[in-house]
Amino acid sequence: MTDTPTSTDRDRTETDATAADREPLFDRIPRRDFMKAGVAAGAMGSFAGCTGLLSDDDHPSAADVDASVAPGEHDEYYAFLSGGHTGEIRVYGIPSMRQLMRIPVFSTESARGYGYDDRTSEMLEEAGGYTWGDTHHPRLSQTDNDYDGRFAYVNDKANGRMARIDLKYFETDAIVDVPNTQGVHGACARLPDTDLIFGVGEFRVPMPNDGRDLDDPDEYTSVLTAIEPESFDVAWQVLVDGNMDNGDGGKNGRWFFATGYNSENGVTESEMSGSDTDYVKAFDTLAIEDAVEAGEYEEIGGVKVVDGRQDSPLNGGSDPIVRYVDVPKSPHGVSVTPDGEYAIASGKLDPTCSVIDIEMLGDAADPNDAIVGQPRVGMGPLHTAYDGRGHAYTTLFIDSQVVKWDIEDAVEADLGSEEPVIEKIDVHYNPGHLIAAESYTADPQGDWLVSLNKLSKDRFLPVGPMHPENDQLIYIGDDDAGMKLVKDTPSYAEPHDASIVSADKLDPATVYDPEDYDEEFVGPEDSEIVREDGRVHVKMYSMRNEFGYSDVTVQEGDEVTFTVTNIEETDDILHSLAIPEYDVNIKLAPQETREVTITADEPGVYWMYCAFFCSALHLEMRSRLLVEPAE
Ligand code: RUQ
Ligand code: CUA
Repeated sequence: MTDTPTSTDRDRTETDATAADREPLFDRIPRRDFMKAGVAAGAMGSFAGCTGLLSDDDHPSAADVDASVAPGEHDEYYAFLSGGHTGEIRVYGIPSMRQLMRIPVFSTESARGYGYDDRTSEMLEEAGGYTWGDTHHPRLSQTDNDYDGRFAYVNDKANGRMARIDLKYFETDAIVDVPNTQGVHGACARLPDTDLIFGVGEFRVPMPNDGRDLDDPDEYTSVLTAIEPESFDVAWQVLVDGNMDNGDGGKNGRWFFATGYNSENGVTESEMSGSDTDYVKAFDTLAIEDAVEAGEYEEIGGVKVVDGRQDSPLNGGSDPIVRYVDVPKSPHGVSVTPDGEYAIASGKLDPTCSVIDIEMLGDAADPNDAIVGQPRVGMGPLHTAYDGRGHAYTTLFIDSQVVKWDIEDAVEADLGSEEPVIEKIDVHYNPGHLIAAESYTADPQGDWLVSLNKLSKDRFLPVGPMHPENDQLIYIGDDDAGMKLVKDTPSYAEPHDASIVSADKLDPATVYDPEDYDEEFVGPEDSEIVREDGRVHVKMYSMRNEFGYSDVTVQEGDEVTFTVTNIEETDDILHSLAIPEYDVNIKLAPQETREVTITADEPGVYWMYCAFFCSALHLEMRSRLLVEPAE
């Protein structure tokens, strides 16, 4: 390894900084700003006074921007927000910030009957049987680096899972319980065409985690997992040193980037935050696939696991499968610029963002040479989004601000310079993620940005000690006028990230196509009750205002499966089948069929009813389940 600067297409001038400048960076940043662990812990829990270049008064008022969506009119964008430890995805309209729908993913949800019918409860059971999840990073499928409207993907940080949501029906249709990992955090796809889905393993554990190396943290590892988008099976995993955190894919089918903290491999907070730098890990996914192809893996937990740790032979030569880039300090978010040129990592415990030149990374002998910019943006930088006009927007958790800065200026400026900063706007308060419209594509829209703020403090009517969070809509479409705060939106805990897509790129169905599911469609002429050896199969339809059978008689102890179709063809006429005391509620949208199986273990009369207010005779839409006592 040498420190010899490498050449790239870009004409590098003397002001361009390379890894040789890295040491002085830390000197240029006043020590009081360079977060030490103890200070960081305290400061992260409060919100400091805001010291933006512009005060709130300098920003044009919200009245200058039209974010209104009149009654009956549609929004221009869908936003898919994660729901954190509610385990769901939420769909908002932008710019109205109206919540349009919730999509349960890892937790059951009774209004949709998610986790109550046989299909979804089996899916959740096969995915580990956990009752909750922690969604953070919803990403949408792309073709040629643009949203194709097919799928969304999201992680479960809690139980190490990944899920796929079918955007035809806005429903979770696949979940994989990822082996060999706890806590899948970052989630994204290999672009341009979403041919692999990545889940970034956060917590380090022994490999395999079967009771070995319990108290030997040096032996713990975390893994990056690649998932096939169609089968949703795990394709391969890569072991790495240190924790990982967030991730993003390059635009050209080769690179994947993950931030990380705890390069120290510690287990306590002070052990984890002692070092002044941690890594951005750059995975050469093509080299990894070559290694898998060549059999250079170990099979662990049924998965092909490639060793990407620093001392791995696969990292020894001139084409390492994982490049470890030194970035200050516990970097959190990483995102690739729309043009695919840079991966930008936010320092979290350091006031800078690091701009990594992706092409240079492939050529440089020392991956640190690929850090071509390191603007000093403010305190607690977490995540960065883009407007497609060369600007980056970074949340400053500690400063409670969003900072706008110029990417090429950051490459031109000295490392640690504040010069690339264009403006800052106060947000309320302590922003985590932020997202701009289509920021994850090659062609962001550059008009709306949403800052997902962790605390709302005094912004809303008090509702008890648990406050709502505050998602703030900011207009970024006018570079001369500057950023404008337009709207506060209270949100339930806890959105971590979002993807915003132009509404015309999605084409959701308004009724079901029976071809799209396996359950048998039951029309009036298909209704029947089949009894065989203590099993009863009830096939019935539902429509305004009746079920196919006004009563169903079974014996105590029978296993009863209901296959129920909503035969309505009219948009928006929903029914359900709710059975009191049997914990059943299945939602039935038009042309939808669902199945639910119960054991009729309590004799008695049970009113089966429709739980959606479907017509004036909705309350009368019911049927009886008569469970006869056993002899
Ligand atoms: S991480 S903002 Cu998944 Cu930043 Cu929460
Ligand atoms: Cu059907 Cu109410």
